[in-house]
Amino acid sequence: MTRTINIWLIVALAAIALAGCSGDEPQTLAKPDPVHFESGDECHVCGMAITGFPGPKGQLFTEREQHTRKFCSTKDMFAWFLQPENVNRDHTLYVHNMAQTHWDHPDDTHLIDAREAFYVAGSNRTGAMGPTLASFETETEASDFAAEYGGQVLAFADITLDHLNAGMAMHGMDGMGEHEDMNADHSTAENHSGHLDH
Ligand code: CU1
Ligand code: ZN
Repeated sequence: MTRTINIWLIVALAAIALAGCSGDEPQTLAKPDPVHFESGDECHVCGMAITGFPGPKGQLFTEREQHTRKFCSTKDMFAWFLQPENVNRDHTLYVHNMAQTHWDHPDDTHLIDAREAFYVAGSNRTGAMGPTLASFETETEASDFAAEYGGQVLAFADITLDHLNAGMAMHGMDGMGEHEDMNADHSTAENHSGHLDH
């Protein structure tokens, strides 16, 4: 007897719970918060350790599964995101706001929504993969950076694969080696572009 009542109680509660669920808004997952870059994290594109290199980094949460992808540089984040199978997805992306943090050691408390950010392509500051996209929260911050370091200010939606190598020619001429061993520099650059092609 009590057993029957219990079963009906459970059925009733389940029905209420289901009604509550379907009453909610459509099945949009809450936007995930940014996470820290850890010392063991490797770039999803090139496999480099992420935290040992200068310049803004990127992280991305996939649309449905919210898998985390981390990138050594904004350049590699865009190299992945701009692929045809990714570019129209509603992935959540974060980048460092370089107006608020040190270029050589970006601090994860200054990660901002990458889709709302402004970028400078082709400046003379380099990231983990050489030329990179400097990322900022406001257009003014990006313009100030471009005035100092050169390059072109772009909104997220304006960035194409062509922008990812902007500044390469400039670096080839004067940015690459500060009287260092040019052979060592050269092989490093080759390794990186080799990884990207895979
Ligand atoms: Cu790399
Ligand atoms: Zn990378």
